[in-house]
Amino acid sequence: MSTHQFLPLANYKQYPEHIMRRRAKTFYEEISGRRTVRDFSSQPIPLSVIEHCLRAAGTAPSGANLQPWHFVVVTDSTMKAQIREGAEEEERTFYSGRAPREWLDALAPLGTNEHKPFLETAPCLIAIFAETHGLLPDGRKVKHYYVQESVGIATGLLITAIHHAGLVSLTHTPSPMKFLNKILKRPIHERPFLLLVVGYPAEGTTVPTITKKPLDDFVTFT
Ligand code: IYR
Repeated sequence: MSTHQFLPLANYKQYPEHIMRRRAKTFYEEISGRRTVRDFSSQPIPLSVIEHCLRAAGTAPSGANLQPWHFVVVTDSTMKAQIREGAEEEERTFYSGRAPREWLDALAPLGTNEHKPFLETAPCLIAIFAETHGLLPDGRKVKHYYVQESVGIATGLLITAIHHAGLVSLTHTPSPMKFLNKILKRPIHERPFLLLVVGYPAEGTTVPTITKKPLDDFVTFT
C-alpha cells in the first residue's frame, strides 16, 4: 500500500451530455480561431495576464510530476535585440544552405525567411527550456522522465491560454538555440525547447491561407 497521502478529487463536476457537447463545441470554436502571427504590434502587454497563462502552463501533466520546464519571460529591449541577433545568425545559415530544398519547399506557404524583426518588435518573448535532469541543492542529479512530452504539453497549454486571454503568439524555433542559454544565463542542463513570441498583432496583419485537416483525415475511430 502507498504510504503517500491521497485526497478526494475536488472540483470535478460531471455535466449532462448536452452541456458537455456544447462546451466541447464552444471550446473548439474558440481554439480554431487561433492563428500564428508573425507581425506584431509593439504595444506592451499586461504581465499579470502572462503570469496567469504561465500558471496554466504549469498545471500540465508531466513525467512523475517532475515538471521539467523553465520559462524565461523577456521584455527588455536589449535582451530582445541580442536574441534577434542570435536567431537571425542561425536562420541565415538555415535559409542559405543548411535546410534541404524539400524543407524550404514545405515552408514556402508560410512565407518565412531569415529576417526576424518580430523578436524586437513584440513586447514579450517567452523562452521555454526543458530540464534534461533536475538538480538537488547538493549538486546531485534527479532523473527526469518524458521530458519532451511534458514540456510539449505545457507549451500547448501556454499557447492555448495566451489565445484564450486575447493575445497572439508565434512558435519560433531558431535552430540550434544554444545561444539562448548564454543570453538568458540558463544552466546547460536546461535545453532550449522553443521561443514563444507574444503580443498583439500589428495593424493590418495578414496570415497565410493554410487550413487544418478535417477530422476524418487525422482520426480513426475503431
Ligand atoms: N526556424 C525557421 C524555419 C522554420 C521551420 C519550420 I518546421 C516552421 O514551421 C517555420 C519556420 C524560421 O523560423 O524561419
